[in-house]
Amino acid sequence: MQHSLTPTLAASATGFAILKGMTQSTVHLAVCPHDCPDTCSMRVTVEGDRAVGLAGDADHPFTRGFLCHKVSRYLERVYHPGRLAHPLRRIGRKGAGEFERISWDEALDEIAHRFREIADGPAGPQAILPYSYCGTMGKIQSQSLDRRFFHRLGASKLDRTICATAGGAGYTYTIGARTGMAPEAFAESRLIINWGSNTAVTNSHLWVLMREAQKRGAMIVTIDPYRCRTAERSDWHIAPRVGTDAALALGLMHVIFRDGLEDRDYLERYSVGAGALRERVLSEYGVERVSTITGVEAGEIERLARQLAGTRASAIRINYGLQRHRGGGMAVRTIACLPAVTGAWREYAGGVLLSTSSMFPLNHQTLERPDLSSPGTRTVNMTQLAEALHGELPGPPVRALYVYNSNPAAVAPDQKRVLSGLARDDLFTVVHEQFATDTCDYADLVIPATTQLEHFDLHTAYGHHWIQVNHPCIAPLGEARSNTWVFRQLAARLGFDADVFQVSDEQLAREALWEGAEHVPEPLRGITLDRLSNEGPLRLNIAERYTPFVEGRFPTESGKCELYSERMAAEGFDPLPAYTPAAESPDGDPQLAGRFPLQLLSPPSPHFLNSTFVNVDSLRLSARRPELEIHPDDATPRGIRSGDSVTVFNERGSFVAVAVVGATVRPGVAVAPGVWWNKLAGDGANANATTSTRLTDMGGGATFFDNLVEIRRLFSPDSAAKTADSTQPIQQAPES
Ligand SMILES: Nc1nc2c(c(=O)[nH]1)N[C@H]1C(S)=C(S)[C@@H](COP(=O)(O)OP(=O)(O)OC[C@H]3O[C@@H](n4cnc5c(=O)[nH]c(N)nc54)[C@H](O)[C@@H]3O)O[C@H]1N2
Ligand SMILES: Nc1nc2c(c(=O)[nH]1)N[C@H]1C(S)=C(S)[C@@H](COP(=O)(O)OP(=O)(O)OC[C@H]3O[C@@H](n4cnc5c(=O)[nH]c(N)nc54)[C@H](O)[C@@H]3O)O[C@H]1N2
Ligand SMILES: [Mo]
Repeated sequence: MQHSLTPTLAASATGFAILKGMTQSTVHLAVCPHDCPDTCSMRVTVEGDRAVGLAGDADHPFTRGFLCHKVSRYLERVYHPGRLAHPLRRIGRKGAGEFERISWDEALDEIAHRFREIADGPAGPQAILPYSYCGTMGKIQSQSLDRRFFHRLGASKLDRTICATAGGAGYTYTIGARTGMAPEAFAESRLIINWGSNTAVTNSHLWVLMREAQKRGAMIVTIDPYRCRTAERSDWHIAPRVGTDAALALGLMHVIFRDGLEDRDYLERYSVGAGALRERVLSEYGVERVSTITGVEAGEIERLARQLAGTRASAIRINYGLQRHRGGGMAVRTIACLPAVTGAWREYAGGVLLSTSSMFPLNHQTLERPDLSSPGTRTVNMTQLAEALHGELPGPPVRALYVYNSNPAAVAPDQKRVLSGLARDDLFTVVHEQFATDTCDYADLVIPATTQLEHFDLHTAYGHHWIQVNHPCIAPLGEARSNTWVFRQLAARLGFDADVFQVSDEQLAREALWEGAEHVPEPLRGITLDRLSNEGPLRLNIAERYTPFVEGRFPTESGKCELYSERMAAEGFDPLPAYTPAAESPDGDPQLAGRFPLQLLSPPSPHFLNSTFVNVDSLRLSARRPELEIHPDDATPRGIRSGDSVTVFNERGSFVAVAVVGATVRPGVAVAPGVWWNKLAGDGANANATTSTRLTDMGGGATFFDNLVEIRRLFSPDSAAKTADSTQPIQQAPES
């Protein structure tokens, strides 16, 4: 099946339609679907019915023709021998991963029948829980017919909190929306702070711009308890204690106000509460106290504060790693106050950036139809899947779980309890997947999903201002089908209104873009599906040099930057920025820290995208094996050397990793890069065996990095395999 070439390519189609022997080769534009701020434009070369080449699209002004290490291997994923090709029904026990092939009709009939039975039974439709996150970021395959379907069914709603809601909520209290300085502007900044952001790995196209600024003399600072790749390549690495960033930001403000370095004029005109903030930081966040809390030397705090206040074009990149702690929302809110205090918002290349996601005003009401859900339908927080599956949340027990675009058996916290919940015999679980993930092993029915090259989608971005359409360029492999295809089939079987459900993906995209609507939001005016299909990626209608808050006009209620927030006061929060320690930390819970003294961070490995790509052999070989980085001060007393197998544990569970001892982490901190598939890790568990379902202060977010553990040596390899470079698999300790 041949789909439209985009005119950028079609205009010079002769240049791209190359005759190789007898097979015609065509080049198609596509969009990287993965959960990453960069949303890259890609070119796929197709010969006959097969994609034979994939590369970055040099014409995309932001992603500029290069792809990350992982996605440049995307064809290995598409044509992976492990791709699920047919619907499957479980024949073994849950967790064993034993299945038999069935037809799509059998699978769809069974799902429709079970959903109907549960919905009509005593528990009602809220006993059905959809579970999805961002396996694809495409709007059509991730938040269109799926939402309509579960709303119409009356299923429980899912609050998608596993990644970004704490920071989103905190940022919004201060700034008003998830918008901020233009990513392109970082190239012109003079001082750049990566604050809890491993930009070189997780946002590589922004990193390139930071490097350009650095070449022009800018200084790059990274604030991270871990010497991640970004910290390694920065001019200055500040390593605070885990979860103490709000205190650090308040300490910087202390110095700035104390020394009269604030931009008084900006604060007076465009902020609310500068006086109250000033009073708080001067009285409560003196440099010595902040140094004690954060473990950052007083001199470093003074120096950074002076640099920040003395550099107008100073840019702060906050990413989501920072906010995976109990106080994560408040920490992001607090950091987001800084550019108003210094006046950096006056500059094109100054300010703060968390996300560009609220800059794309798609017609979500029409796309998702929340009105189809009955008022009062309960919402389940996805971070609390363990509680949901064990009947510990208000409302009916979960009797059916429909998983798509997510791998909760690997990515959700409190893994042991997630898995025991998934193992319940009275739970009916459907998993729609591209691969036999850990979650599939617990499914009653597994149905095969298409990849981005096989389905249609519409993409906004959370790290730039471009919108793009993805047309399929190859036919679905095997019997794989897209998410929307499945929901159309199920809706038809359940007798749902054809007008709402039997609409094409293209029509859904037109609705999302407000085509035919009377009023189209300004940023999207003139952006239509036809133009996207014909012209390739289009930029939102915003100023060329986007400077959102030069003259205030914050999208908050007051229209100003809210250093003091009435809304927070009304919602029961401290209305001013403040610091609270991580729940699982020496300050937050000294008793727990006595038993489990190490703060474990489990950020994504550069070789994976969350748990996606772990099964691509070349990438897994690059990541080698689950590792645990610890400081010599923590390793030595435990008799642990690099290369030893260690068990990492707390009261929730344990996992096995190979120790890498070095000064890449602060003493008292351990880092386990992930997110491994359990079944491809040493002992069938990854770091989420130890993480908790505790929620953040705001936004109901996950607290993956607020996690105390202890470590014990299991096994030292013999001298031949002792080097840190050893690629041998992890060895289980003999039972003692
Ligand atoms: N290669 C790759 N890219 C990705 C992803 C991936 O899995 N792989 N995932 C994507 C997704 S879903 C997301 S949400 C983003 C995440 O993007 P980032 O937020 O950049 O990613 P993380 O590595 O989770 O966290 C960044 C850093 O925060 C640090 N950190 C942890 N706790 C603290 C703290 O208390 N204070 C401070 N200052 N720093 C702290 C961690 O050590 C880590 O180095 O990346 C996206 N991009
Ligand atoms: N310990 C720890 N845990 C973490 C994190 C961490 O840093 N540390 N990071 C957290 C973060 S930031 C996030 S965002 C979450 C991510 O959690 P998830 O969104 O669950 O991300 P993935 O692990 O990438 O799994 C996505 C799955 O969707 C499937 N998929 C892809 N495209 C499609 C499609 O079109 N249709 C269907 N049906 N399936 C598809 C993929 O094959 C993949 O298995 O994990 C969180 N968990
Ligand atoms: Mo995420």
